[in-house]
Amino acid sequence: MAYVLWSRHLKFDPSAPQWFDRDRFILSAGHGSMLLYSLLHLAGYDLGIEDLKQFRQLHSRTPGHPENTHTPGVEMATGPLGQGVAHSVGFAIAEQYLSAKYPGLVDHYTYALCSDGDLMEGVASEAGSLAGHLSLGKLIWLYDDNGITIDGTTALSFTEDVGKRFEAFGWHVQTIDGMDLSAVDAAIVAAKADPRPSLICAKTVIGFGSPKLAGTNKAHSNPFGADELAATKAALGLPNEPFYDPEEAHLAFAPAVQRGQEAHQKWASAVAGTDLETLLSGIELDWSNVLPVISDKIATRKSSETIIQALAPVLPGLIGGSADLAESNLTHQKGFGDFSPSLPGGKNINFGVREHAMAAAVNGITLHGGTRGYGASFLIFSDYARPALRLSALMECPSIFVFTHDSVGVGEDGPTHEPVEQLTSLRAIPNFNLFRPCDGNETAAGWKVALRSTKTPTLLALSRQALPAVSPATPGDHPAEKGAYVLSEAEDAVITLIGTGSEVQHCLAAQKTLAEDGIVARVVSMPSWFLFDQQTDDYQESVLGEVLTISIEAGSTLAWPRYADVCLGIDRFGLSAPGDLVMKELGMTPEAIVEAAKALVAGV
Ligand SMILES: Cc1ncc(C[n+]2csc(CCOP(=O)(O)OP(=O)(O)O)c2C)c(N)n1
Ligand SMILES: [Mg+2]
Repeated sequence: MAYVLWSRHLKFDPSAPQWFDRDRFILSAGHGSMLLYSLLHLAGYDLGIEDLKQFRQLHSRTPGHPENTHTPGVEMATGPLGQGVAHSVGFAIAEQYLSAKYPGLVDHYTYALCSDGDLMEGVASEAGSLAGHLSLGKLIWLYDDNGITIDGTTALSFTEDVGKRFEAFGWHVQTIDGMDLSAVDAAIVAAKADPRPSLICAKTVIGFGSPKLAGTNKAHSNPFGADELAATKAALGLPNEPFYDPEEAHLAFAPAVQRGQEAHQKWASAVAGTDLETLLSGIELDWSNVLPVISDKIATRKSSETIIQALAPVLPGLIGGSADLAESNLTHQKGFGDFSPSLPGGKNINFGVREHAMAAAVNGITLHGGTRGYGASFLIFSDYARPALRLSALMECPSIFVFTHDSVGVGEDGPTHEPVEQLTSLRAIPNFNLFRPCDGNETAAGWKVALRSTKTPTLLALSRQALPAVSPATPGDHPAEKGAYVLSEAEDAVITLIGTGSEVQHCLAAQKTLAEDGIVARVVSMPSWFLFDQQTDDYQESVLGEVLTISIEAGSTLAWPRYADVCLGIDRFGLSAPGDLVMKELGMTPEAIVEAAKALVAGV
């Protein structure tokens, strides 16, 4: 399948792996990474036989599972099953959107090669359902239907009619003999022609050629051993030579390379001087003019809504939406239409109640380039999206996630809807910028950081409830961009109060009360640990001060000892009641800070 696709269909230029209008190929079954490395090698990418010999070794360009940050020509990291296919939906959305906006300049297919495991995963169904609904006609999944997974045959656990499932999703489905090259070719031709997304169920044999292991789960990962290897090569008519790399195998891809390079050249002259070229060269905004000043006492989700309206007309590549909570997340770009088959240039995507596929699609949109994806839901449901959030960080993919209702302040919906451990658990992901602003102007700073980021995803954790404007009204140049800063300085302070998000206001109130009692406190707002940790030691020390520290955040205290001597937070599930009452009941108040500060200063 891969051979036919790469040699007869795939549009690519190995000398320019990032050429914008290439077809995208995603090896969703990432455990077959050597297949991808072999294709890249044979097709002339900068991946030599020496790289292949370093397979799975330290610092090699051929890691155990494909990683886009390590290997030219690898579009995304795959290995966690289901992710590749789910991300491919985002790539296809981006293509459909851009081809509507820049007709003639964007016109390529998105292919994903997937396995039984990929299609067993729930996220593949979410993604397949979304792709069918959106009629993503240039999305093609080749299903390596070999009837085998690690534990045995699919008879053990996977017996539904996969084709019928995808037909029900609105896909074009074909079933073929995947070992028959002309059948594969014909199926790809038909898939390209059909206006629906296409699934090619290709019956194949795992470990083909191996006399003892073909068609068994042992072929998945058991080492063959020297004898079986020799027997397999003999059966396939290959010499028994390690890393046998004949010239004619490369030549088989030469026509495809030539086609791709010609297409690339044609595209390069067509794109010159167009709006697409401007978009791809990167738009740097005049931030202080674009971002609004927000001085009202409103929810940070509401501030974000205002900011999104300011960004919508100036960022043509910014597309995204919510998992059926747009009314609550306030992520709609008003007047820019809903993305659909009849309006492929619409900037708002209705992801439906599919948080996991949404996050994956947002990454795909962002990785595609030309587009920047954002997705939204309640913070509590970040758990439903987490595998894709983690991948965004690992892939250095600067997706934007707008997760609102960021605390027990949610209130009446109760503990099932009240995030407690999510802030801490998301901060634990390396290269992941969790940003929890305290007011509208910090929210604008968060959006700016998110949009300027090139290698780090950003999650904006926004409040449901109104928060007073307390931070500097300096859009475009806000101290929150450093992750943490002194919001209220005090000479001869004996204590630093650190807050995030909705708790910053309580730090300011507590500071006043403490001053009346002769205890001088300073207040630090810390919307992002990630950004703060990147500042110089001097800056960090200047913010934290050489005094006692108390932190307050409506969430788990587990990690806060990193910054604070005393950590106020919520280490239990929440409660169903009006949000302000729940906050009070669980100790998120100025009074609690005052009490803790007095005890700390008194050395109790
Ligand atoms: C989310 C996830 N769960 C489990 C695994 C471990 N794993 C790797 S491959 C595989 C299944 C292999 O079967 P299949 O997907 O059909 O691939 P094949 O062996 O046929 O190539 C599993 C369970 C994984 N990579 N990702
Ligand atoms: Mg299989």
